[in-house]
Amino acid sequence: MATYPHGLRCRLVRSPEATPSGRHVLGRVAFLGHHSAPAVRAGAPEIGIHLVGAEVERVTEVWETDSPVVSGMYQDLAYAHDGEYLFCAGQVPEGGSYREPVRNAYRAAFDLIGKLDYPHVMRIWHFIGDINRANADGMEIYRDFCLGRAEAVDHHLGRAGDMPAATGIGALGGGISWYLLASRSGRVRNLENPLQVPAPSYPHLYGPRPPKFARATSFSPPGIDGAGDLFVAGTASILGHETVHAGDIAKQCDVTLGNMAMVMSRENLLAHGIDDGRTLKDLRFVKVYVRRAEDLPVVRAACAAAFSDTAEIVYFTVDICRSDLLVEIEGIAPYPRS
Ligand code: 3EB
Repeated sequence: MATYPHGLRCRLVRSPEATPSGRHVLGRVAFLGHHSAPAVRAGAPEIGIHLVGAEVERVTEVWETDSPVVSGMYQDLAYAHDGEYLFCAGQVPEGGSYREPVRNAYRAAFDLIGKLDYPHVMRIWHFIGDINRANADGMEIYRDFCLGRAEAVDHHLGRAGDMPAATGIGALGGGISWYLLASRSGRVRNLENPLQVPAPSYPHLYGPRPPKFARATSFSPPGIDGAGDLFVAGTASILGHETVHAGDIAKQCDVTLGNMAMVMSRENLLAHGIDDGRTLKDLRFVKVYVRRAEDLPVVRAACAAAFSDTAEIVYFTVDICRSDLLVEIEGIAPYPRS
């Protein structure tokens, strides 16, 4: 378990009720065999995301903090905040078109962030049902989602507004489940990867509006120099803007891990004005998304070789935003380095 002197901590637990930590829960994300709507339970926001089959062991991601939290519902979002950090979670129900409901959900979140004063968004996750299927108008649901997100970001931040590290991945149930972390103080810096075209600059080939996210986000709490916590976005076998090694899981793993190593590297952090550097061995809380269950052994072997023995690694079998991508990986390199 990583310790965070500034208060925010993540745990991945098999049974959240059985392991009280004595700290304050900012949010719970349960990866389940079904969806469950965002709600406040026992004083903390909780969302259930359909990401595992009934036969697979469930896991809950718990975000904790040192200070007491205030929790509540705002529109359909469940949230909690402690004066320094905000967690919020939402769910867009299954429907024929996602552009407008995604725009509205993002607007509600931007409103909440403004009202409660947590202007620095550090990380955001989206789990998208039927991600590669067509919506009622024949547009791929991932592209439909990207359209609504881009419009909301334009509205709130302007065309050039940048978003933090994200994950946009398939879910087993329908609709879109999502959650974010934001802070009141400290410094958030969004990082790109020199091996990849920034997602917001992808060509129209991939949809009418590009995905709005950074390849990684550095969160330095007040008084901490360097990268602080480094959140690495969902990363795949993409070089430039193109998928490479379609159909070859081993090579897709290599390119994905190479992309992650590059974005965290000293060379890349220095290029972003951050005097620090990390490696794959610094990652904790790794989530690995694998399209085909039969590829799991190859992916597990690649991850076991690349990551630390003490990293917590969770595997999910879900679809990925481009139909030629077979694997996507994310992680967090927390401060301090272990
Ligand atoms: C990619 O690099 C792979 O739409 O929020 C990774 C992380 C991906 C986040 C998102 C999509 C998203 O384009 C897909």
